[in-house]
Order: sequence, then structure tokens, then C-alpha cells
Amino acid sequence: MRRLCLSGLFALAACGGPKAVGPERPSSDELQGVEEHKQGDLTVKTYDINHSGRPDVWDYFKTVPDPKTAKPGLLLIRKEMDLNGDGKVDLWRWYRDDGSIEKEALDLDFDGKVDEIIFFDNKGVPVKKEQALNFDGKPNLWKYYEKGQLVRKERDTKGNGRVDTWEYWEGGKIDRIGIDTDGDGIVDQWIKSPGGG
Ligand SMILES: [Ca+2]
Ligand SMILES: [Ca+2]
Ligand SMILES: [Ca+2]
Repeated sequence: MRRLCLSGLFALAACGGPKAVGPERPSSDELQGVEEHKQGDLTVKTYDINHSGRPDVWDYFKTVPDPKTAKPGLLLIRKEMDLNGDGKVDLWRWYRDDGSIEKEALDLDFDGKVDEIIFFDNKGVPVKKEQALNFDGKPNLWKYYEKGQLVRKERDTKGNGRVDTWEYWEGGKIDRIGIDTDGDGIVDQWIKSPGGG
């Protein structure tokens, strides 16, 4: 349920409710695990989902006019989560203005380096995945999807940040593989997959 109250400095005055007597008494927002502050133009709401005493979810909002009332409202643009409770973010999720997820970045081994980024269309279907299979923060595999089906994998097998191998997929199978042997970014050798017909 959305609370209808002003944010920021006005929150205390506008969202009174039962007042806490002393500073040690938690406010109703803290009881719900929600805190709110400004970061530049953005409003940040933090949540302590696992009740550890420190935030594990951060929601970033921009202020936009509500289409119905034209009054300023908050629109979620990014969510960050600490999944293992070490205080560091492991999942970042970006949202489009229509509320759909644009992309999601994951630190799968909790070392602070992003290992996978997934890009979505506005219906929530993945269109691209970027993966750092060596967990060194450097992407070396890119997967491309059409209508949810894998159509191409691009690999950096030498770890120099440049794609040198292209796998084309059809109907869930590799159709052909192109390899750049001299490092100029252009395929020199094609391998036709036996399974590809
Ligand atoms: Ca973490
Ligand atoms: Ca990592
Ligand atoms: Ca080449």
C-alpha cells in the first residue's frame, strides 16, 4: 500500500501519526524497515528486510508529475539489493519509465565485481546477457536472444576485451561458428556445425 504523504523534510510534519516520545523509540517507518533520504535529485528509500540493523535494499526514485493528478510523484528507476547480508550490493536493477525492467546486474560470487548483466525488452523477455565467466569483472561472453530464443553467442576467448568467436544458433542448436584468428575483429574461419545440417 502506498502511503500518501510528502517526502523529505515535510515527512515528519505531514505524516505524524502517533508520535514517538523519546529518540530511542523507533518511528513507524523504521518499524517497517523503511528510511528515506535525498541523493542529488533522487529520493532513496532503504529497507532492512532481514532485520540486521542495516539496509539491504535501496530503491532510487526520480520525481515526476503523476499522470492523473499532475502533482509530483515518485517513480522507481533503480533497485539495489544486498543478497548475502555483508552490506555490499550484489544485485542492481534498472527500470524504464513504464515500470518494466531494463537491465539487471549480478555479483554472483559476492566479491564486489559484476559477473552478469541481463538486458530485457519491455515485456520482461531477455534480449542480451553479458557474462564474466572468469569472475574477474571483465565480460567474455555475450548472448543474444530473439523472442526469448538464443540466436548468437559472442566470445572473447583470449581475454583481451575483443570478441574473437561468434556462434550462431538456430532452433536451440549451434548452426555455425566463426573464428577470428588474426585479431582484426573479422571472421577468418567458419566451422559448420555437424548438427546444423
Ligand atoms: Ca552483499
Ligand atoms: Ca563477482
Ligand atoms: Ca580476422
